[in-house]
Amino acid sequence: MQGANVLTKYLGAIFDLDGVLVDTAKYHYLAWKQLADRLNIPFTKEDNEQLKGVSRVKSLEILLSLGSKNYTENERKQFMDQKNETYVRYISHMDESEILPGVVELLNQLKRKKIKIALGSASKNSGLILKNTKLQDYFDAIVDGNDVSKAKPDPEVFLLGAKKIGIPANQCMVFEDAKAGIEAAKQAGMLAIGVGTQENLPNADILVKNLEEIELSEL
Ligand code: B16
Ligand code: MG
Repeated sequence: MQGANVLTKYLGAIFDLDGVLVDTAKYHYLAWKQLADRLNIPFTKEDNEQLKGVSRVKSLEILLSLGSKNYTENERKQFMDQKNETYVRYISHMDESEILPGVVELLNQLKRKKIKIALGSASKNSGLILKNTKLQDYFDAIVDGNDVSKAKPDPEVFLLGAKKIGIPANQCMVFEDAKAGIEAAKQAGMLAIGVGTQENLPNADILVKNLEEIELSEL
């Protein structure tokens, strides 16, 4: 496929983290799977697709809905803490080799064109991931699950990102791999660039398989 041309009338670029910059979905899966096995809940890689891009609380809700038992709020909190401990153990071993194709090249191009760069992720672990992959210095602003109260598809995370880099929403482009994230970008009035397949992201304004396909061009 030919590269997707993104006109540089966009002065801000907001990146989702998991599935766009790095592939942490496999670690989320392993950590949720460990919990599911313990609770005797059947949980497959296909089930895990539904968890991409959604918050930790919502992910647990989806996982528990695959079983038949009800749990108290306290138990649910413990489950989330245990899953997160397992997940953090996995991501503490990450390094630059886990950055997805085309990411560093695109970030460098954006920097050269003086386009402001923000992170807009649902994850509360973005700090550790950015540190371990040495991506943190590319970002002018970081907004993640610790900063927002409303999860994607609510546009809060992207609107806050735009505010922090000082660029109006309609001049921001968002790179997202999850359906909820594409909805959030569109609700924020931003250009929604989907990283994935037409089947998974039918509403993206532009669709690429990975960031290698993005070409920035001057107006
Ligand atoms: P945590 P993103 C999302 O990150 C993940 O895609 C999603 O699977 C995860 O449940 C969510 O972060 C919360 O992550 O448990 O680390 O806070 O795609 O928005 O960068
Ligand atoms: Mg994602």
